[in-house]
Amino acid sequence: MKEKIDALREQFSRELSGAGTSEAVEKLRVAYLGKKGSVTALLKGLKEVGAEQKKEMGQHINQLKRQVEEKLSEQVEAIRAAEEQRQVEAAEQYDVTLPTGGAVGSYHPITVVQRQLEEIFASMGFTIEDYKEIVTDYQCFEAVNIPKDHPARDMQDTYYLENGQLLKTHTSAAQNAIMKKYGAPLRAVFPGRCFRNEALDASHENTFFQMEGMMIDKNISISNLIYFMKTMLSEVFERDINVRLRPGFFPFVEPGFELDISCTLCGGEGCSTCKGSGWIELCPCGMIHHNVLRAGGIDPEEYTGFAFGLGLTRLVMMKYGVGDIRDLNSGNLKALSQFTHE
Ligand code: FA5
Repeated sequence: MKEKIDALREQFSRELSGAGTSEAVEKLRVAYLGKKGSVTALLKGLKEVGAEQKKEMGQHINQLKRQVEEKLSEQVEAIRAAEEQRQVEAAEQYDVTLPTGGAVGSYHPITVVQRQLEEIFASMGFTIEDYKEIVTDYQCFEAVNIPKDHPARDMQDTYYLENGQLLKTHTSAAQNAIMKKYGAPLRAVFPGRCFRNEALDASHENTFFQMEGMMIDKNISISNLIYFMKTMLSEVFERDINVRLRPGFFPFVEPGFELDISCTLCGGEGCSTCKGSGWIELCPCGMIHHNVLRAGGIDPEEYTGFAFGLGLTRLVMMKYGVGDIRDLNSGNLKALSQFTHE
């Protein structure tokens, strides 16, 4: 019987070296260790062996069984490692400079509209400013006339860092720094990402873009504000858009307005995006409050100015007919690429 065991060990070694795939290794496992396998057959044959040899042969067969099991799992592991190596090498050979075979990237619709707005405002003498996303309580609230216990803070809950700084809730957080940087007169627009702890729906995201604008000079009035808003909207939409101006309260402007546009998704009939009203709140605005000018180092007796906070993400929805704001943050290329070809 000992010869049989040794012969089987050799046969197994030969067959194992030829088993290059996990399927082949599995076949071997069944052929040797399965119910009808060769090693199992040897164990069953033990009952024919005389009592004096039984113990010794039993040990030999069990040793063979262990060897077969170990070698099989080593082989499986070696095949897996070789496959991994092959994949790594294939990835390293991937050449990012090769043509993509037709798939061309494009700008995000928000970037496209932001650039379009920047061009429009630059042509009217505005500078384009960049500002931080993490700001202090002073920049976001106090400097724009929203003291610590003011109820207007309830409308703009946000995400706070342990050091007391916060993710800015509106681009108005940059007003103070820009006034201090340029003084008066000034014309500036400053796009930026804003964050709010919001209940999400078709027109509310927790992360969205606004574009703020300020114009400060001698004798600036509400008619200047209305002129710039109208010019901006007709250039962006390239057609006439129904607009309504109604009183709105913001602590940093006096008087303040809500500028709404007729919902372009339903033509003003009412839908889930405009919550049935037919109007979309797009661009609150107003004449900059004396306290805000003063905090920015500008004398309100000498200068006046207007400010607006355009909902850039909402403008993109209206321009491209996007019914749900969440599509714009989804990263779904199929959804996004249909809006832009630039
Ligand atoms: C403000 O944020 C003011 N800072 C705007 C302002 C600036 C007023 C200067 C006066 C002078 P409001 O919270 O309404 O206001 O937001 C402005 C616009 O941002 C809204 O009209 C809307 O278009 C957009 N917006 C606000 N919250 C969200 C949100 N959660 N998701 C998407 N867009 C939003």
